[in-house]
Amino acid sequence: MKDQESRGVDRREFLRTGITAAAAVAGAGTGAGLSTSAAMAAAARPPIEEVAETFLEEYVRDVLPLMVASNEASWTASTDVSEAHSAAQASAMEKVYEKAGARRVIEETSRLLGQKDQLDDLTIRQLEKVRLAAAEAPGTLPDVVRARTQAEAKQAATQDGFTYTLKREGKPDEHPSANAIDRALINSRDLDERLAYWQVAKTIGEPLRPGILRLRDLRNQLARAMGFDDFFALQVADYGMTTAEMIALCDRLAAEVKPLYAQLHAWAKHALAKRYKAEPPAGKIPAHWLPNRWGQNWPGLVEGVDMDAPFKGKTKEYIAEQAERFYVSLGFPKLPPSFWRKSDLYPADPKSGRKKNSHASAWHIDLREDVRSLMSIEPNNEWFGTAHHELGHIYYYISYSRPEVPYLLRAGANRAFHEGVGDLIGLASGQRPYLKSVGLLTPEAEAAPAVNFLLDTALDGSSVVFLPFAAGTMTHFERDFYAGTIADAKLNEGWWDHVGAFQGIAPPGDRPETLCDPATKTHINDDPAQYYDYAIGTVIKFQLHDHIAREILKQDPRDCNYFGDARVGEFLRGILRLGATRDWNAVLREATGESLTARPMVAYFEPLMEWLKGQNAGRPVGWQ
Ligand code: X8Z
Ligand code: ZN
Repeated sequence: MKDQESRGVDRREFLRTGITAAAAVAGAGTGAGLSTSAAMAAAARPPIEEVAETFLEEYVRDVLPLMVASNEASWTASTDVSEAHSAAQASAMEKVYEKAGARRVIEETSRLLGQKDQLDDLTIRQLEKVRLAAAEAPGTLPDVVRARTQAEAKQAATQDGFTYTLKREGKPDEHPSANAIDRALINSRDLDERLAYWQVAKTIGEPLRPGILRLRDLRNQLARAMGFDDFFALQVADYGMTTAEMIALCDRLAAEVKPLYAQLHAWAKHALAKRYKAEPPAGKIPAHWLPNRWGQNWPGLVEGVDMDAPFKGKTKEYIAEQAERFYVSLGFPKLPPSFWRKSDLYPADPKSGRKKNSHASAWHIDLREDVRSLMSIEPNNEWFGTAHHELGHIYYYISYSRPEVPYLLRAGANRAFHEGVGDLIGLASGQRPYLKSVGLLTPEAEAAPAVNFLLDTALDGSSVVFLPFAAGTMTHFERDFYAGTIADAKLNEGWWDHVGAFQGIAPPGDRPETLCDPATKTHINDDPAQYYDYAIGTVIKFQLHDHIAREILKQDPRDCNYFGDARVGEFLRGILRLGATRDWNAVLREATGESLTARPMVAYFEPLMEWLKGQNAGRPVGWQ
């Protein structure tokens, strides 16, 4: 097998799409059974099914090699920013789009999907993926596709090549990395210094502003030509949902955690006021008070629970290796040597002059064995969580890369599942029994009351504080942005309206419209109209965790240990290995017994809610 992989892509693998693969699996093991069932499947197949299968085979044969080349070019452009790499990335992407969005592909997909009643479910699923990929780059508008591809590569280069410059009176200019800005916002107790770092974090929005406006128009133009209301509607369609349904879902999730968020907001405001020796603000929290550039999570607020402390003596390599050990302990394989060889896991040496994307990501280069991650790991709690998150993507890739899953369905049950898996292991890796067992629990943290730990979990990572940002601010801003209901001259105003309403956070002073605060969030530029993935992923994470702790481990969900438990691994692999071959609602219901709901998430924090109400007694809660 290994030999074959290193020689490149095996054509026979391409050809295993749709029912062809299913039939091969059904008959596997018995030589005679294989040919009989394959023959029976062939005989029973309506002619249109055969046409569809041939179409899909040819599509994969044509598109996959171009996609692999394009992924390689994007990887190079993201890990070593230069004009030449950016141009190569755009040119490789154009080649994919030329094939994937070809007029014939659009016409044939729509013709075949018009006869769904005669098609196999797996075939329909693959055709839907082909249809959505074509809608991203319709060959009917080649000039617009080209313009968009180039604008995207340019925006990525502007973002990834940006240098922050911190100017402070009486000090020489500094050029902090994104990691350094994050550290300052977590650790500094000096409000002037905090403001300086917060403001410098927002300077990247200005050069990104023209590009994001142009990208919005190009993305919309293509999506509308393909019959979608706008680009946001096209991205949501991957869930089989409309924009209105997605917004209603996100609003429901945000509403379910709102009472708890309001209590956390009131508590944090007073805790921070004490920390900065300032008066608690009457309503919203000033953005530069919070320990994150967007207020999307609030780490380090709980006194006595210093989650960074255990990592002080550790190396950056330890972070990645310990995350791998967690997955391996559940029965997942060790990461392939190529992962360690080809990934780019640590900060670039500033002396090297090399610039790389500063945001973590996981890559499935060839939809087979070539999996990589791009990170800038430092030994601290934030990167500990992020490393578990990224390896969740990697183990998802590995689990569904098997012959039974057609290439076109080597994706998550939906994109939110992909985000939720690593976060789930991140949640598990933050449980005290596990931390204690691997020596990552300081005596102070061990002695701290359980509610302090719960509080830290609610504030940090993808959790309670995160939902108003993900389901609220980001999702609503992008919906409005692509629908055109926010004027070009009012992007900051529109952004801060949402931040204020959903998160109860206010900017420290005027935000001129020459800046562009939404574009400081990487996903707005390079993962557009998809942030609800993280909101839904967060909710799924708590659903899965609740099931694993109660039904599999028979342990308290707030005090449990997955490490070394093969049953947990088996349960997870049962979901991961399906890829996108099944409807995500069904996968979730079968795995947990429930449809999508924040119920287990709210239940997880029930004791915290009671505690917060006590702490906040007599204080105004909310910010309106
Ligand atoms: O972007 C990410 C991952 C990569 S898929 C690190 N996350 C979101 C963010 O950083 O804004 C994980 C949580 C939310
Ligand atoms: Zn992710």
